[in-house]
Amino acid sequence: MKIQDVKVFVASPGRNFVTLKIITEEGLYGLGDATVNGRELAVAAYLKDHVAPCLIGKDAHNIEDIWQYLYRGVYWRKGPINMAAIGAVDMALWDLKGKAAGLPVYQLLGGRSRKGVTLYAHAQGATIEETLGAAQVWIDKGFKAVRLQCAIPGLEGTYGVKTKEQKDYFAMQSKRYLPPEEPWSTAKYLNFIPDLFKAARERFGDSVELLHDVHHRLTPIEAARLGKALEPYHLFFLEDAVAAENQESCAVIRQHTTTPLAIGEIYNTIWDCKGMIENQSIDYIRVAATHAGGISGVRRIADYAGLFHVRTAFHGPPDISPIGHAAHMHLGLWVPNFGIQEFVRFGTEVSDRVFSYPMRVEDGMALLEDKPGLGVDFNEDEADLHPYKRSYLPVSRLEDGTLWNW
Ligand code: GCO
Ligand code: MG
Repeated sequence: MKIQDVKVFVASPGRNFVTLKIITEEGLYGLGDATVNGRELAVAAYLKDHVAPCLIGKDAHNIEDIWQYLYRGVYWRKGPINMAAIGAVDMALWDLKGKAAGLPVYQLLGGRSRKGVTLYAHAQGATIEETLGAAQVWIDKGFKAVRLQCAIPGLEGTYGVKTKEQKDYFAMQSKRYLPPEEPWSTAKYLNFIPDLFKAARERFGDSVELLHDVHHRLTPIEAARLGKALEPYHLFFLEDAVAAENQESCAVIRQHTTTPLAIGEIYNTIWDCKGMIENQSIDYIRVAATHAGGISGVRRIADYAGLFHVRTAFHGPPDISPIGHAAHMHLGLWVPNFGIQEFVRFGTEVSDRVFSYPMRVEDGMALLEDKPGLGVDFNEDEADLHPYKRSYLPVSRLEDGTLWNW
Protein backbone atom coordinates (compact mmCIF):
# COMPACT_ATOMS: atom_id res chain seq x y z
CA MET A 1 0.00 0.00 0.00
CA LYS A 2 2.51 2.64 -1.20
CA ILE A 3 1.87 6.32 -0.48
CA GLN A 4 1.57 8.23 -3.74
CA ASP A 5 0.38 11.68 -2.73
CA VAL A 6 -0.10 13.81 0.39
CA LYS A 7 -2.39 16.85 0.42
CA VAL A 8 -2.93 19.50 3.10
CA PHE A 9 -6.07 21.64 3.31
CA VAL A 10 -6.75 24.63 5.56
CA ALA A 11 -10.43 25.49 5.46
CA SER A 12 -12.71 27.52 7.66
CA PRO A 13 -16.28 26.18 7.69
CA GLY A 14 -17.07 28.15 10.90
CA ARG A 15 -13.68 27.37 12.47
CA ASN A 16 -10.27 26.83 10.91
CA PHE A 17 -9.42 23.16 10.39
CA VAL A 18 -6.22 21.63 8.99
CA THR A 19 -6.94 18.40 7.14
CA LEU A 20 -4.40 15.91 5.82
CA LYS A 21 -5.17 13.46 3.02
CA ILE A 22 -2.81 10.58 2.29
CA ILE A 23 -3.45 8.82 -1.03
CA THR A 24 -2.06 5.39 -1.96
CA GLU A 25 -1.14 3.94 -5.34
CA GLU A 26 -4.30 1.78 -5.15
CA GLY A 27 -6.36 4.98 -4.97
CA LEU A 28 -7.38 4.57 -1.30
CA TYR A 29 -7.13 7.63 0.91
CA GLY A 30 -6.90 8.30 4.63
CA LEU A 31 -7.79 11.52 6.49
CA GLY A 32 -6.17 13.15 9.52
CA ASP A 33 -6.82 16.28 11.63
CA ALA A 34 -3.86 18.60 12.34
CA THR A 35 -5.70 21.64 13.71
CA VAL A 36 -3.76 23.72 16.23
CA ASN A 37 -6.14 26.50 17.19
CA GLY A 38 -4.68 29.93 16.40
CA ARG A 39 -1.51 28.49 14.79
CA GLU A 40 -3.08 26.54 11.91
CA LEU A 41 -0.73 27.71 9.15
CA ALA A 42 2.37 26.64 11.06
CA VAL A 43 1.29 23.01 11.17
CA ALA A 44 0.05 23.13 7.55
CA ALA A 45 3.48 24.38 6.39
CA TYR A 46 5.26 21.80 8.57
CA LEU A 47 3.21 19.04 6.96
CA LYS A 48 3.57 20.34 3.39
CA ASP A 49 7.21 21.36 3.43
CA HIS A 50 8.79 18.88 5.84
CA VAL A 51 6.61 15.80 6.35
CA ALA A 52 4.91 15.14 3.00
CA PRO A 53 8.14 14.61 0.99
CA CYS A 54 9.28 11.91 3.47
CA LEU A 55 6.01 9.99 3.16
CA ILE A 56 5.92 9.48 -0.60
CA GLY A 57 6.78 5.88 -1.49
CA LYS A 58 6.47 4.57 2.08
CA ASP A 59 4.21 1.59 2.87
CA ALA A 60 1.10 3.09 4.51
CA HIS A 61 0.62 -0.14 6.48
CA ASN A 62 3.70 0.59 8.63
CA ILE A 63 1.97 2.94 11.05
CA GLU A 64 4.39 2.42 13.94
CA ASP A 65 7.53 2.75 11.80
CA ILE A 66 6.25 5.98 10.23
CA TRP A 67 5.33 7.33 13.70
CA GLN A 68 8.85 6.61 14.97
CA TYR A 69 10.39 8.03 11.78
CA LEU A 70 8.56 11.33 12.32
CA TYR A 71 9.24 11.38 16.10
CA ARG A 72 12.74 9.99 16.69
CA GLY A 73 13.81 10.68 13.14
CA VAL A 74 13.39 14.48 13.28
CA TYR A 75 15.78 14.92 16.23
CA TRP A 76 13.53 17.77 17.55
CA ARG A 77 11.10 15.71 19.57
CA LYS A 78 7.72 16.69 21.03
CA GLY A 79 6.18 20.16 20.55
CA PRO A 80 2.61 21.06 19.55
CA ILE A 81 3.28 21.62 15.82
CA ASN A 82 5.40 18.50 15.34
CA MET A 83 3.03 16.29 17.35
CA ALA A 84 -0.10 17.61 15.59
CA ALA A 85 1.56 16.81 12.26
CA ILE A 86 2.43 13.30 13.50
CA GLY A 87 -1.13 13.03 14.85
CA ALA A 88 -2.65 13.78 11.47
CA VAL A 89 -0.37 11.34 9.63
CA ASP A 90 -1.11 8.64 12.21
CA MET A 91 -4.91 9.13 12.01
CA ALA A 92 -4.77 9.05 8.21
CA LEU A 93 -2.78 5.79 8.29
CA TRP A 94 -5.22 4.13 10.72
CA ASP A 95 -8.05 5.33 8.46
CA LEU A 96 -6.28 3.75 5.47
CA LYS A 97 -5.56 0.48 7.25
CA GLY A 98 -9.22 0.24 8.22
CA LYS A 99 -10.33 0.93 4.67
CA ALA A 100 -7.86 -1.66 3.31
CA ALA A 101 -9.13 -4.24 5.84
CA GLY A 102 -12.81 -3.30 5.46
CA LEU A 103 -12.98 -2.73 9.24
CA PRO A 104 -13.71 0.27 11.50
CA VAL A 105 -10.62 1.47 13.39
CA TYR A 106 -11.95 0.36 16.80
CA GLN A 107 -11.90 -3.21 15.50
CA LEU A 108 -8.20 -2.85 14.67
CA LEU A 109 -7.53 -1.50 18.17
CA GLY A 110 -8.96 -4.57 19.85
CA GLY A 111 -12.71 -4.37 19.30
CA ARG A 112 -15.63 -2.98 21.20
CA SER A 113 -15.56 -2.73 25.01
CA ARG A 114 -18.91 -0.92 25.38
CA LYS A 115 -22.01 -0.13 23.37
CA GLY A 116 -21.26 3.57 22.93
CA VAL A 117 -19.20 6.48 24.14
CA THR A 118 -20.73 8.36 27.10
CA LEU A 119 -20.53 12.11 26.53
CA TYR A 120 -20.58 15.21 28.68
CA ALA A 121 -22.17 18.32 27.23
CA HIS A 122 -21.41 21.99 27.88
CA ALA A 123 -23.87 24.32 29.64
CA GLN A 124 -23.05 27.97 30.11
CA GLY A 125 -24.83 31.19 31.00
CA ALA A 126 -24.61 34.78 32.09
CA THR A 127 -26.22 33.85 35.46
CA ILE A 128 -26.58 30.71 37.57
CA GLU A 129 -30.22 30.47 36.49
CA GLU A 130 -29.29 30.66 32.82
CA THR A 131 -26.50 28.08 33.23
CA LEU A 132 -28.81 25.61 34.97
CA GLY A 133 -31.46 26.23 32.29
CA ALA A 134 -28.87 25.35 29.63
CA ALA A 135 -27.95 22.19 31.57
CA GLN A 136 -31.63 21.24 31.78
CA VAL A 137 -31.82 21.24 27.97
CA TRP A 138 -29.05 18.60 27.78
CA ILE A 139 -30.54 16.58 30.64
CA ASP A 140 -33.91 16.57 28.85
CA LYS A 141 -32.12 15.21 25.78
CA GLY A 142 -30.87 12.29 27.88
CA PHE A 143 -27.36 13.49 28.76
CA LYS A 144 -26.04 12.03 32.04
CA ALA A 145 -23.16 14.48 32.48
CA VAL A 146 -22.91 18.25 31.98
CA ARG A 147 -20.05 20.75 32.35
CA LEU A 148 -21.16 23.99 34.00
CA GLN A 149 -19.48 27.34 33.24
CA CYS A 150 -20.99 30.63 34.38
CA ALA A 151 -20.08 34.29 33.91
CA ILE A 152 -18.35 35.62 37.05
CA PRO A 153 -20.16 38.65 38.49
CA GLY A 154 -18.00 41.75 38.05
CA LEU A 155 -15.83 40.25 35.27
CA GLU A 156 -16.44 41.16 31.64
CA GLY A 157 -15.97 37.94 29.62
CA THR A 158 -15.43 34.58 31.35
CA TYR A 159 -13.92 31.41 29.81
CA GLY A 160 -16.60 29.09 28.46
CA VAL A 161 -19.35 31.70 28.46
CA LYS A 162 -20.19 33.40 25.20
CA THR A 163 -21.56 36.90 25.04
CA LYS A 164 -24.01 37.64 22.21
CA GLU A 165 -21.26 38.87 19.82
CA GLN A 166 -19.13 35.81 20.57
CA LYS A 167 -21.78 33.40 19.29
CA ASP A 168 -20.18 33.88 15.85
CA TYR A 169 -16.61 32.74 16.52
CA PHE A 170 -14.99 35.15 14.11
CA ALA A 171 -17.03 38.10 15.32
CA MET A 172 -15.35 37.72 18.71
CA GLN A 173 -12.01 38.56 17.10
CA SER A 174 -11.18 42.25 16.95
CA LYS A 175 -11.41 44.01 13.58
CA ARG A 176 -7.73 43.43 12.90
CA TYR A 177 -8.08 39.77 13.89
CA LEU A 178 -5.80 40.02 16.91
CA PRO A 179 -6.31 38.18 20.22
CA PRO A 180 -9.28 39.52 22.23
CA GLU A 181 -8.46 40.30 25.88
CA GLU A 182 -10.45 39.20 28.94
CA PRO A 183 -10.00 40.33 32.56
CA TRP A 184 -9.48 37.83 35.37
CA SER A 185 -9.87 37.94 39.16
CA THR A 186 -9.16 34.79 41.13
CA ALA A 187 -10.88 36.21 44.21
CA LYS A 188 -14.14 36.93 42.35
CA TYR A 189 -14.05 33.51 40.74
CA LEU A 190 -13.33 31.53 43.93
CA ASN A 191 -16.03 33.36 45.85
CA PHE A 192 -18.65 32.58 43.22
CA ILE A 193 -18.17 29.08 41.77
CA PRO A 194 -19.29 27.04 44.84
CA ASP A 195 -22.68 28.85 44.66
CA LEU A 196 -23.11 27.61 41.08
CA PHE A 197 -22.63 23.97 42.09
CA LYS A 198 -24.71 24.33 45.24
CA ALA A 199 -27.60 25.60 43.12
CA ALA A 200 -27.04 22.83 40.57
CA ARG A 201 -27.27 20.06 43.19
CA GLU A 202 -30.35 21.72 44.72
CA ARG A 203 -32.02 21.69 41.31
CA PHE A 204 -30.84 18.38 39.82
CA GLY A 205 -30.20 16.28 42.95
CA ASP A 206 -27.81 13.41 42.22
CA SER A 207 -29.38 12.54 38.89
CA VAL A 208 -26.58 14.00 36.77
CA GLU A 209 -22.77 14.13 36.78
CA LEU A 210 -21.39 17.68 37.01
CA LEU A 211 -18.05 18.89 35.67
CA HIS A 212 -16.17 22.19 35.60
CA ASP A 213 -13.21 23.61 33.65
CA VAL A 214 -11.03 26.07 35.59
CA HIS A 215 -9.00 26.65 32.41
CA HIS A 216 -5.57 26.88 34.07
CA ARG A 217 -6.34 29.96 36.17
CA LEU A 218 -5.40 28.95 39.75
CA THR A 219 -2.28 28.21 41.79
CA PRO A 220 -2.19 24.74 43.40
CA ILE A 221 -3.26 25.99 46.81
CA GLU A 222 -6.12 28.05 45.33
CA ALA A 223 -7.18 24.98 43.38
CA ALA A 224 -7.06 22.95 46.59
CA ARG A 225 -9.40 25.49 48.23
CA LEU A 226 -11.80 25.22 45.30
CA GLY A 227 -11.65 21.41 45.27
CA LYS A 228 -12.50 21.35 49.00
CA ALA A 229 -15.31 23.86 48.61
CA LEU A 230 -16.82 21.72 45.82
CA GLU A 231 -16.60 18.39 47.68
CA PRO A 232 -20.24 18.50 48.90
CA TYR A 233 -21.37 18.66 45.26
CA HIS A 234 -19.22 15.65 44.23
CA LEU A 235 -18.04 16.68 40.78
CA PHE A 236 -17.22 14.05 38.17
CA PHE A 237 -14.03 16.06 37.70
CA LEU A 238 -12.44 19.49 38.07
CA GLU A 239 -10.49 20.24 34.89
CA ASP A 240 -7.23 22.14 34.38
CA ALA A 241 -7.32 23.62 37.87
CA VAL A 242 -3.70 24.80 37.43
CA ALA A 243 -1.43 25.56 34.48
CA ALA A 244 -0.34 22.21 33.13
CA GLU A 245 3.44 22.48 32.71
CA ASN A 246 4.46 21.54 36.26
CA GLN A 247 3.47 17.92 36.79
CA GLU A 248 3.92 18.23 40.55
CA SER A 249 1.14 20.82 40.92
CA CYS A 250 -1.67 18.26 40.89
CA ALA A 251 0.04 16.34 43.69
CA VAL A 252 -0.25 19.48 45.86
CA ILE A 253 -3.98 19.81 45.12
CA ARG A 254 -4.39 16.09 45.78
CA GLN A 255 -3.10 16.39 49.35
CA HIS A 256 -6.06 18.58 50.23
CA THR A 257 -9.13 17.38 48.37
CA THR A 258 -11.01 14.33 47.13
CA THR A 259 -12.50 16.23 44.16
CA PRO A 260 -11.32 14.21 41.11
CA LEU A 261 -8.83 16.01 38.86
CA ALA A 262 -8.55 16.05 35.06
CA ILE A 263 -5.77 17.60 32.98
CA GLY A 264 -3.92 17.18 29.72
CA GLU A 265 -5.58 18.92 26.75
CA ILE A 266 -2.38 20.84 25.96
CA TYR A 267 -0.07 17.81 26.34
CA ASN A 268 1.64 16.41 23.26
CA THR A 269 3.29 13.20 24.46
CA ILE A 270 3.32 10.61 27.21
CA TRP A 271 6.34 12.41 28.69
CA ASP A 272 4.15 15.42 29.52
CA CYS A 273 1.88 13.36 31.78
CA LYS A 274 4.01 10.38 32.85
CA GLY A 275 4.86 11.77 36.31
CA MET A 276 1.35 12.74 37.36
CA ILE A 277 -0.02 9.42 36.10
CA GLU A 278 2.57 7.39 38.04
CA ASN A 279 2.00 9.45 41.18
CA GLN A 280 -1.73 8.93 40.86
CA SER A 281 -2.24 12.64 41.36
CA ILE A 282 -4.85 12.85 38.58
CA ASP A 283 -7.97 10.85 37.78
CA TYR A 284 -8.64 11.65 34.10
CA ILE A 285 -6.20 12.28 31.26
CA ARG A 286 -7.48 14.68 28.60
CA VAL A 287 -5.01 14.33 25.73
CA ALA A 288 -6.36 14.60 22.18
CA ALA A 289 -5.43 12.43 19.21
CA THR A 290 -5.04 15.62 17.17
CA HIS A 291 -2.47 17.11 19.56
CA ALA A 292 -0.72 14.13 21.12
CA GLY A 293 0.53 12.06 18.21
CA GLY A 294 -2.67 10.57 16.85
CA ILE A 295 -4.30 7.29 17.74
CA SER A 296 -0.91 5.62 18.35
CA GLY A 297 0.25 8.40 20.69
CA VAL A 298 -2.97 8.51 22.67
CA ARG A 299 -3.29 4.73 22.85
CA ARG A 300 0.15 4.53 24.51
CA ILE A 301 -0.86 7.19 27.06
CA ALA A 302 -4.24 5.56 27.78
CA ASP A 303 -2.70 2.12 28.29
CA TYR A 304 -0.08 3.50 30.67
CA ALA A 305 -2.71 5.55 32.55
CA GLY A 306 -4.77 2.39 33.07
CA LEU A 307 -2.02 0.92 35.27
CA PHE A 308 -2.53 3.79 37.73
CA HIS A 309 -6.35 3.98 37.81
CA VAL A 310 -6.35 7.02 35.52
CA ARG A 311 -9.20 7.01 33.01
CA THR A 312 -9.66 8.77 29.67
CA ALA A 313 -11.51 12.02 28.97
CA PHE A 314 -10.19 12.98 25.55
CA HIS A 315 -10.39 16.67 24.68
CA GLY A 316 -13.42 17.33 22.45
CA PRO A 317 -13.65 21.08 21.71
CA PRO A 318 -15.06 22.69 18.54
CA ASP A 319 -11.51 23.44 17.35
CA ILE A 320 -10.82 19.73 16.72
CA SER A 321 -12.21 18.63 13.35
CA PRO A 322 -14.77 15.82 12.93
CA ILE A 323 -11.81 13.58 11.93
CA GLY A 324 -10.20 14.12 15.34
CA HIS A 325 -13.54 13.55 17.09
CA ALA A 326 -14.01 10.32 15.14
CA ALA A 327 -10.57 9.13 16.30
CA HIS A 328 -11.74 9.67 19.91
CA MET A 329 -14.94 7.73 19.30
CA HIS A 330 -12.99 4.71 18.01
CA LEU A 331 -10.54 4.95 20.92
CA GLY A 332 -13.43 5.39 23.36
CA LEU A 333 -15.26 2.31 22.12
CA TRP A 334 -12.15 0.21 22.66
CA VAL A 335 -10.17 1.64 25.58
CA PRO A 336 -10.57 -0.48 28.76
CA ASN A 337 -10.07 2.49 31.11
CA PHE A 338 -12.64 4.75 29.45
CA GLY A 339 -13.89 7.61 31.62
CA ILE A 340 -16.01 10.05 29.63
CA GLN A 341 -15.88 11.99 26.36
CA GLU A 342 -16.27 15.77 25.99
CA PHE A 343 -18.92 16.71 23.45
CA VAL A 344 -19.65 20.20 22.19
CA ARG A 345 -21.03 19.23 18.83
CA PHE A 346 -19.65 17.16 15.96
CA GLY A 347 -20.32 19.87 13.41
CA THR A 348 -22.49 22.73 12.24
CA GLU A 349 -24.65 23.12 9.16
CA VAL A 350 -21.70 24.63 7.29
CA SER A 351 -19.03 22.21 8.49
CA ASP A 352 -21.36 19.27 7.75
CA ARG A 353 -21.07 20.15 4.07
CA VAL A 354 -17.29 19.78 4.33
CA PHE A 355 -17.05 16.78 6.70
CA SER A 356 -19.46 13.89 6.91
CA TYR A 357 -19.07 11.66 9.92
CA PRO A 358 -20.47 8.38 11.11
CA MET A 359 -21.80 9.26 14.57
CA ARG A 360 -25.13 9.91 16.15
CA VAL A 361 -26.03 10.75 19.72
CA GLU A 362 -28.68 8.87 21.70
CA ASP A 363 -29.32 9.44 25.41
CA GLY A 364 -26.03 11.23 25.87
CA MET A 365 -24.05 8.45 24.22
CA ALA A 366 -22.27 8.59 20.85
CA LEU A 367 -23.00 5.60 18.65
CA LEU A 368 -20.76 4.81 15.72
CA GLU A 369 -21.78 3.40 12.37
CA ASP A 370 -19.60 0.49 11.32
CA LYS A 371 -17.88 2.13 8.37
CA PRO A 372 -14.35 1.05 7.37
CA GLY A 373 -11.56 3.23 8.75
CA LEU A 374 -12.51 6.31 10.77
CA GLY A 375 -15.70 6.68 8.75
CA VAL A 376 -15.33 10.43 8.05
CA ASP A 377 -15.35 11.92 4.58
CA PHE A 378 -14.03 15.28 3.41
CA ASN A 379 -15.45 17.31 0.51
CA GLU A 380 -12.56 19.21 -1.10
CA ASP A 381 -14.77 21.39 -3.34
CA GLU A 382 -16.88 22.50 -0.36
CA ALA A 383 -13.72 23.13 1.68
CA ASP A 384 -12.45 25.47 -1.07
CA LEU A 385 -15.54 27.62 -0.55
CA HIS A 386 -14.42 28.38 3.03
CA PRO A 387 -10.91 29.87 2.95
CA TYR A 388 -8.75 30.21 6.08
CA LYS A 389 -9.37 33.27 8.27
CA ARG A 390 -6.75 34.33 10.78
CA SER A 391 -8.07 33.95 14.30
CA TYR A 392 -6.68 33.77 17.82
CA LEU A 393 -7.66 32.49 21.22
CA PRO A 394 -8.23 35.27 23.76
CA VAL A 395 -5.62 36.30 26.30
CA SER A 396 -6.34 37.00 30.00
CA ARG A 397 -5.12 39.89 32.12
CA LEU A 398 -5.48 40.43 35.86
CA GLU A 399 -7.39 43.56 36.77
CA ASP A 400 -4.08 45.45 37.19
CA GLY A 401 -3.07 44.54 33.63
CA THR A 402 -0.70 41.60 34.36
CA LEU A 403 -0.89 38.90 31.68
CA TRP A 404 -2.50 35.73 33.08
CA ASN A 405 -3.34 32.24 31.82
CA TRP A 406 -6.37 32.21 29.55
C1 GCO B 1 -12.13 22.39 26.61
C2 GCO B 1 -11.08 23.38 26.29
C3 GCO B 1 -11.30 24.27 25.11
C4 GCO B 1 -10.01 25.04 24.80
C5 GCO B 1 -9.77 25.15 23.33
C6 GCO B 1 -8.46 25.82 23.01
O1 GCO B 1 -12.12 21.89 27.72
O2 GCO B 1 -12.93 22.08 25.73
O3 GCO B 1 -10.56 23.98 27.42
O4 GCO B 1 -12.40 25.09 25.28
O5 GCO B 1 -10.05 26.31 25.36
O6 GCO B 1 -9.80 23.89 22.76
O7 GCO B 1 -8.18 25.75 21.65
MG1 MG C 1 -10.57 22.45 28.93
